[in-house]
Amino acid sequence: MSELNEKIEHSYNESDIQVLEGLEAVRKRPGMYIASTSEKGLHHLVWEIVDNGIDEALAGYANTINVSVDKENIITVEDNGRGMPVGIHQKTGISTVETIFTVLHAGGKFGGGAYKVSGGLHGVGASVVNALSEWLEVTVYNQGKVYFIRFENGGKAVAPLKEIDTCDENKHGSVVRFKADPLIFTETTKYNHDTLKDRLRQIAFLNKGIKIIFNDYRIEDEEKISQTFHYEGGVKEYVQFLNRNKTPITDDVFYCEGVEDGIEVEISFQYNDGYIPNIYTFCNNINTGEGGTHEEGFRLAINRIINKYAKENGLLKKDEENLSTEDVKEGITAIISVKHPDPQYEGQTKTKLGNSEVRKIVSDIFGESLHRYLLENPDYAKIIVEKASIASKARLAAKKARELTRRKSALEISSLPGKLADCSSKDASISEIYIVEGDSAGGSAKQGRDSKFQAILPLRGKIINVEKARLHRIFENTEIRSMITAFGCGVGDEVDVSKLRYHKIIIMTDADVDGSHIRTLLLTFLYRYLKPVIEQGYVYAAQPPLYKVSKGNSVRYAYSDNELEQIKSELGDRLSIQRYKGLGEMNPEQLWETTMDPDNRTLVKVTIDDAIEADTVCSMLMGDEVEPRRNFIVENAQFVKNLDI
Ligand code: TSJ
Repeated sequence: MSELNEKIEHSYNESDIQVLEGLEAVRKRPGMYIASTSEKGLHHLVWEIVDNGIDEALAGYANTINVSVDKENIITVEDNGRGMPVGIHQKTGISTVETIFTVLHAGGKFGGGAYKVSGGLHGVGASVVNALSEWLEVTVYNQGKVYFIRFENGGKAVAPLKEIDTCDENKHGSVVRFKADPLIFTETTKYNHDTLKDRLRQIAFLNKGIKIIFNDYRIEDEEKISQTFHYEGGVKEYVQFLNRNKTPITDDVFYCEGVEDGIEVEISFQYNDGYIPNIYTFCNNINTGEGGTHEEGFRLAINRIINKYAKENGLLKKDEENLSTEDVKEGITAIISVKHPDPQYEGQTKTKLGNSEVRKIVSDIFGESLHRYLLENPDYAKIIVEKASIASKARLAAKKARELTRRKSALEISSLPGKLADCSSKDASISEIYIVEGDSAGGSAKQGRDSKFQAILPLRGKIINVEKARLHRIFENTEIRSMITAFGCGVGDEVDVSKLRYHKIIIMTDADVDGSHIRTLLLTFLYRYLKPVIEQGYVYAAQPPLYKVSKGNSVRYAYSDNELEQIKSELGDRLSIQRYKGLGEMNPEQLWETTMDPDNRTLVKVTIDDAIEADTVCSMLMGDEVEPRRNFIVENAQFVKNLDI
């Protein structure tokens, strides 16, 4: 989650951009070259460098990428490729290595390979990483020689590339080592272990055969320092991984690959016994969260081929209505990965693939392969078609139930849920709704709030598990109905964000396992049925304090154990420390002061990645597999208040 203290970051407007040259420009306006100088931008540096190693591997010259982070948060990336070219570069008159790291956008121009993942959506070149590092070192191994160059002081070479040693004739590759500049990354220069691990694992899934070794030397337990991600099955293993806590309905996983006009396509899927489709699409290893032409091609083909097969084999009668795309997607886990030499991205967050030729190419390659798969595996075909038929029947029932909720919400104000304490403002841009766990905390929040712009919706008990319930059952749940009605923007395919009644939806739960469980369920629900609301940044998590520290008449609040230690050392002894076990222990004034007052509170914006993570945890906690659930509970046991997962 990205920290947000009531500040919204503004992105640069193209016309504002002064065209500056050289690396000083990058240091002056880092936001133009990387997403931000927050934690996200910091990680961006790693991905920029890693992508170059991946390119070398995709070109067929490397098979292993080693990524390390050490105790000082220095990053080392090493590949076993050809080694960056060490000769003098024609245009610049300096070594190619130095050129790569000092000339803006030079990175992509040296490739002879087909497509480069660097230079895609995020690709800004190794020179940007250099510009934003306190120092950066490059070592190249090639033909028995070792070359070295170091940059400092905003990316300036300390000395030209130099041959410093000899090595085994058989050793070759590139090593880049850098320390992010704390003058640029003022928020943090500490890398997040899980962010690095998750993305490196994803890259390994998306590029079969490439071995990615991740070492985090900040970890004390020596056995946990190193992890290797290496999947010969690629996206097929990715699907198995995503379904690991679900119950697949076939034991096989579909996989196909093909190339047409230089565009590579890889698709894998497997159905599980749930109802929600989990389809992840990628172009050049970048998650295209808004979908695009590759996803459209997939949808076209799966609909066409499953209906064709069903009719030809008597599983669907000739006069029966076709299965809809929604029906055939129910419970599917799928990965669609394309590699394109010239991708065009569209959409609000530039994560929608726009190249129109991709639609037909995906549809052709996938369609043909799926048809053959169904013919060759009639048992699986039957299971898949039957699931879609049941979905089709349930769809009609769901439609009725949806019409019911919609008619109610059409009545607007009179139908707002009784438990909702609405705010008086009708201006969504300043209105907030707190979703509060439990009645007692709900009561405090209602008394403590500023009713001009803060609405409170208390939730009783645990909301229904959206994973296991079919669509129409979800809409029967009162807690869910209350939220949908209060938000006012519809649900599912019918979401209209412009109708959202509050521009901050703030989840306020206890800082314990039950609280995090409820937050997980809420995020899962929002992710699956109100995704645009998360994507457009309207969802937040409140940060209630963990401790109240009193000394005489003065009171301080600590939001983390670190902060508690800091306050203790500031205030000295004779302190009384109260640990809040739940929001309910705070009186209305305290709740306002610590958690709800816009001048004091900290809100954490929920990102789509948080929601995907919640979704995975939710599947694990709710799925049929007992083992992962038990492990999760055991690992988190010290926090558990009451165990009813
Ligand atoms: F290791 C790494 F991942 F950190 C990293 C590797 C970082 C960077 C910025 C670049 C590389 C990298 C570059 N690995 N391998 C290469 N290969 C080339 O630059 C290269 C070598 C030879 C030839 C050739 O045509 O002979 C072409 C290229 C692109």
